[in-house]
Amino acid sequence: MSTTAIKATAADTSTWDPEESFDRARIEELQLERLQWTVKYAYENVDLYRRKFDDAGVHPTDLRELSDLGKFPYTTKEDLRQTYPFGMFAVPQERVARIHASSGTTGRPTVVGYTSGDLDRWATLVARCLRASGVKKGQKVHNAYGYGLFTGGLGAHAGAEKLGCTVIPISGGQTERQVQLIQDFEPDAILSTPTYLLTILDAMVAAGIDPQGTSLKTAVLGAEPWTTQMRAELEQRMGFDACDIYGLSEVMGPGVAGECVETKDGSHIWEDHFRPEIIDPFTDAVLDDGQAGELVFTSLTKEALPIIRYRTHDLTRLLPGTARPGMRRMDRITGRSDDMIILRGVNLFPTQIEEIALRIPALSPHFQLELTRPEGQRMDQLTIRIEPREGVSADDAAAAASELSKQIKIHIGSSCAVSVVEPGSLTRSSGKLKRIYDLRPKA
Ligand code: DLL
Repeated sequence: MSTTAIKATAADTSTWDPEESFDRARIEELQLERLQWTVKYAYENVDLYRRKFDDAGVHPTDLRELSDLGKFPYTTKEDLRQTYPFGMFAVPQERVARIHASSGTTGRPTVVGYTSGDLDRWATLVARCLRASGVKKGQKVHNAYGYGLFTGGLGAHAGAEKLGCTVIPISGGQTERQVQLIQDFEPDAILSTPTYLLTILDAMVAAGIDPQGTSLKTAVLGAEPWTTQMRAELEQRMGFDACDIYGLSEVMGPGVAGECVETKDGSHIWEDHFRPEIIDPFTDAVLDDGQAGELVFTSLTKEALPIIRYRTHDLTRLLPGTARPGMRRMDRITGRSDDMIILRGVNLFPTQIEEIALRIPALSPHFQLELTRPEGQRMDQLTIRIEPREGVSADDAAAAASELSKQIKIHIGSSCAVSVVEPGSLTRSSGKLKRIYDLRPKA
């Protein structure tokens, strides 16, 4: 189906949840009421919150208007780690219907829990995201997010079921089999990370299948940063719409925010369930809408794990709502503050490289960033290892590499080496792709 055809049907508000059509004033009224409930509930049921509020000299009764939220302390991943595994749960274990955990790269995993009411609200919000992205009741959905402790697989699964779809719970990996089942089962939508969708597309081409000729009409992609250039790449190759879905396990999982297919202008945050803030990650000050900083969330309806002012480390900015005027949008995530490379004083994110590389026709979206510190030198060096597109001559690939290096210097301000590698030689994604390889000697 063409983008125009989806546009024609997407404005049908008859399927919306009532809150989706609330205006800003009504959303904020609801937020205040739910926020007051949440801080009181967290204070009364979670020792850590009681301690942190007391230490900060704030009490739930101090929350009289939305801006009072700024008086409350932040919550971090470290808080979850220190209370591992269940110390931040606000309900007794018998009321916890499901547990998920994020592995993280270091330290203990962060464990999150859901009551059956939480699971129901979660499914409703994922269903809302899928519907906003153009997925329709009755359609077949190929769910390639990983199942297990990761929230992606089961979270997306429940949302697709809630919407009334037929779910194909394929999970991540076994790419040839995925390609075969897309041919055989003829799904309408695919849910996956953007980089895993690239892997699937490459496998289709390798199997002699034209990605444009499959039954797929919609892709709902998230769990890792991706750029509008990557969207253009995927949409062009697949011939259908790709929308964003955002979330994180500590706040819920996928479905905290989702993109509307008719505008494709960033994900609307479901503000009837989450209150977002943007803060300066260095000074912790709350910033105005439109200013870039770290995204912070407070849950408004969660029972098992209420979360107050959780620091996501995701960098973005808040924008006014469009397709859902009462809810604010988040701009695309530039990256996580912990994935920021500082190269001779210049900050750099993999998404910036993706954006620039994909503007150069001879270069593919397959790249890795390698950070080294050559012997005897005090400066770090960044090498971008990137595959050219199939069929590009060695001369053209070399010219593209120097163009990439030049564009990075112009747009980001840092010098880096670009090494063009054999097509197909870089590790492919099977979920969240690792882009940065830090090979510097450990301090
Ligand atoms: O990745 C939840 C999810 C699953 C979202 C499937 C969307 C689809 P975590 O494993 O806890 O949860 O990782 C959360 O992933 O803080 C962001 O850094 C990143 N992330 C998630 N969605 C997006 C997105 C899931 N759409 C972390 N764009 C978050 C950019 C994203 N980054």
